[in-house]
Amino acid sequence: MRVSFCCTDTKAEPWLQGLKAALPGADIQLWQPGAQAEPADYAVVWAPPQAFFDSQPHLKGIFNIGAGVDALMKLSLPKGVPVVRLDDAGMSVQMAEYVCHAVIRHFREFDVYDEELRAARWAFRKPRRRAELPVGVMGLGVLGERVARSLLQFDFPVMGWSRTPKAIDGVQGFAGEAQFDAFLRASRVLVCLLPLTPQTQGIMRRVTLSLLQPGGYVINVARGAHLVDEDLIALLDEGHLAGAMLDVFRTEPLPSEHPFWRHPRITVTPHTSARTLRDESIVQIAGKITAMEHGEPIAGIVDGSRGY
Ligand code: OXD
Repeated sequence: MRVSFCCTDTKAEPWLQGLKAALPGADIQLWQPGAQAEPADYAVVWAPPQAFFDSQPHLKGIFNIGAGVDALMKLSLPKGVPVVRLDDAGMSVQMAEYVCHAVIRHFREFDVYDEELRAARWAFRKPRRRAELPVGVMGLGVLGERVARSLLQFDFPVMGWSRTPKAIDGVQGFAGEAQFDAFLRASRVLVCLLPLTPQTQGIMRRVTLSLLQPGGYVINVARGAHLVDEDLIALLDEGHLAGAMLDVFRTEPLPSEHPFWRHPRITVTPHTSARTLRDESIVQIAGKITAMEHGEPIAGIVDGSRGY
């Protein structure tokens, strides 16, 4: 059995070593543009070029070393070959840390304390009421569900919005387009954990963000293209929104001239909210390849018609 590895912006050697150790007997190969590719049974990829799939006509499975498959969905993929995304693999706890940090930082006004600290000022902020910070989580997959459950631990009112209804204890559920506006109106903090599809592209724009309760706060940990950048800035400058913490951008790395870098109420992080953990991912991928070789079912297969 042969596995071909083609991951953009990823140090290949440790992955190749890890896959060799986890799949003894398999031929693990690094795909290189322009070089003659030997036909592989499985592909391990991250943002591969179209040329990769053009050179691999016999694949039985495509493993994406991340949660989001939007980069893959733009390519012409071999028909009928399952695309498998990482199924948590240590990402959901990181996502929960990031989002809870952002919500708590905003709620407890730690940004303000940072400034006071720099001025050596000892001053307390008036405690705020948790009930006044309802958090809406868009996207209730593996990551979104973990985030919603984690926020509940801090007693924030939590709302969830998903394409189809999803019941999570303690989370007020909203589903589909029909309930989207009601979901936004009920939220002051908006967390985006949606897959990027033609339907969710630009979902955070003036008309939708304007529905958030005044003093809204936006946390985007999904994809940059979910957000219309100028609309966010306008709503911050007009005072409808209080701030934003953004981990993902339309262009990454975020260009140095982009206004997000310097906006006083935007916190930028470099697409780091939930990193792919190599060891966990290799164990998961190797386990799934072994299961497929034995004809057993596996979890995490992308539904091509939905795009995630
Ligand atoms: C992912 C990501 O999709 O890191 O896993 O963005």
